[in-house]
Amino acid sequence: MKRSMIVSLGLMVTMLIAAAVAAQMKSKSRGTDEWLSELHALPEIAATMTLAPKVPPAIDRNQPARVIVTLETTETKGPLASGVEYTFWTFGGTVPGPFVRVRVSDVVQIRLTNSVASLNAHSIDLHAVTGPGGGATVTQINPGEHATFEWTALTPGLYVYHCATPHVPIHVANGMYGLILVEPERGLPRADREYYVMQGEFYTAGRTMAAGHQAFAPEKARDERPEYVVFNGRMGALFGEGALKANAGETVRLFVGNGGPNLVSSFHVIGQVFRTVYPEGGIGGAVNHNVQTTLIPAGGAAIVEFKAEAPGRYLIVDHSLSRALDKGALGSIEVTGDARPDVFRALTPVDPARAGGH
Ligand SMILES: [Cu+2]
Repeated sequence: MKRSMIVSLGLMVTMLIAAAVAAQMKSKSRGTDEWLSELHALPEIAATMTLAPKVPPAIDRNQPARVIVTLETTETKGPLASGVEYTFWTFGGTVPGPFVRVRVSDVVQIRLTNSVASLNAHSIDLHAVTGPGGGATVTQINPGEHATFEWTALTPGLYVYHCATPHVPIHVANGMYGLILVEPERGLPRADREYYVMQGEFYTAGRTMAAGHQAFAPEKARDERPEYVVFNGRMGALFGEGALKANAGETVRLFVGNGGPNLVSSFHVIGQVFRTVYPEGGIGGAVNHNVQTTLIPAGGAAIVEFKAEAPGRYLIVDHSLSRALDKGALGSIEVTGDARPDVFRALTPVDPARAGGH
């Protein structure tokens, strides 16, 4: 081999090694500061948040952003059922709290304020957070204080957030929970309708429907014997004006959460079959098809989809049916459109007064 070839080969090898070493050094020198400055370069946007049963529109960004989520914790009197009042502890003044929709890889900045009118400390633990306490370790704030932290949405899915201030079951039982959706990179498949439904139970001193303002009953909470099990914060929230709506033929997606704090929901829509279920709210793993009832753990969620084929009223229940019929875990979806005798037809006359739900 000629000497000049050996020299040039040697040079090439030296250059390759030098490049490899330089690359390694560069990657080693990529410290926290550099990562943080990259994160800070993200475009900043305010989160679009909605109150139940509304869901924010699908995200149309292809790139991550810094999403600012501003929430205030409050303690507010409101209706729990007809003639029944309760002092709810809330995120944003409602039960459940606002629906937050972000995208995987987003940096989410939580700005939490505890209303000056509160009597208790509050905090937030988002199950979507990978970090100590889901944020609760850095957000324990007294009335009038605020706390801010950021986290990167590493995993797509539908997640519960809730207050995690001692005694935690009381804060959750008083209504401090909501849902956050972390969309996958390419989003979810299109659906015609999306709704936000969240179950939770209430432990009142008086029996179910006892009139007037009801105090929290710690012994009933400890024994897991709620007087109310409801969707969206009060008995009847999803009836009448509040009924969910769809047209026959549309695909309906429900983002369903269970704030608990104690009961597991056997979530079912009477007269529908879930064509798709994202069990436990996970996105990116297996989905289930053609499901009648899906279990939603306390502090868990599920995404369910069905096709509203035939018109009519479809009842939403926790199929632990005493909760639905005696304690309030009952809502409705009104489907309008042309009759679909190919899908469903009565062959004898129907007395509307007897048209029950099951
Ligand atoms: Cu709280």
